[in-house]
Amino acid sequence: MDKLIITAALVGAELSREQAPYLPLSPAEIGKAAEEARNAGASIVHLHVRDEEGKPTQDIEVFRKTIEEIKKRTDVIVQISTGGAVGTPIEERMRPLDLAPEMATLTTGTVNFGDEVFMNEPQAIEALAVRMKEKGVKPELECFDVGHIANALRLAKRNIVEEPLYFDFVMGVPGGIPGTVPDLMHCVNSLPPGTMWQVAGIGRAELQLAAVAIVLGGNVRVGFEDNIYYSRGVLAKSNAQLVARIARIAGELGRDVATPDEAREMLELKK
Ligand code: KMH
Ligand code: ZN
Repeated sequence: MDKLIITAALVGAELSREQAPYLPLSPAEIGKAAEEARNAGASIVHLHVRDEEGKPTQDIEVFRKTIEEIKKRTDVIVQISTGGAVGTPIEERMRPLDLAPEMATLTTGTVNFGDEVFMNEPQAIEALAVRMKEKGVKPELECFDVGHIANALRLAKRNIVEEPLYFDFVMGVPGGIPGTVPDLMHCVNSLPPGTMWQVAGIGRAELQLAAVAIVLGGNVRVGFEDNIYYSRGVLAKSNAQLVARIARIAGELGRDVATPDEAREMLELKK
């Protein structure tokens, strides 16, 4: 079985320090969290950034500074968010792609997101995908709902996104794919055989779906963006703590964890 790629979703766009007291917010805090997550077994960090007030932003300068803080500490792959926060205009979401990061997220459809709507119009999805291709940025195909899988495969058929494809099933957002094992199996069975995929279970779904993914040969995303608890009612103290548990479970199950360079090779990243 391929080595396990662990992605750490360090910050997200929806959480505040009131809800998550250990949430890294400043570029330096995020840099340190990335280093710790890498040392615990992560090979990719999924990156949202915050302004000086701690609000989510797609400001390219904040991304630049945060990426510098990550790179001076560790060799982890940086995957920027082009999703931003719910309601962020598409032009703003696109901006940090000018930094030509190794990876970025590409959500391939619209979904109800709790009480809100995470809008991804076909034209916007395509514009993001085209920009990523121009810049040599590897998209992670974010599927919050099952229809998003077919949308992504259509983009691949048109060669707007290139092989090898890397899917992320975000499961457990109210309005999207429920965070259950049969739902995960449906997603996996919707892919052409051999396609790489990862699961990001939200909240309680995080750990159980991660364990299933490890056994099935998929990959795993964990971190505060998706889940702030270590166990029922007990907050995780760091992203690294959540990553370390996944690496431990993988070890027990006989699945080796990929280093960033090994993940670069598996994903055929451009640089
Ligand atoms: N914050 C969510 C609305 C992504 O990073 O690309 C969207 C999100 C997806 O987090
Ligand atoms: Zn995100």
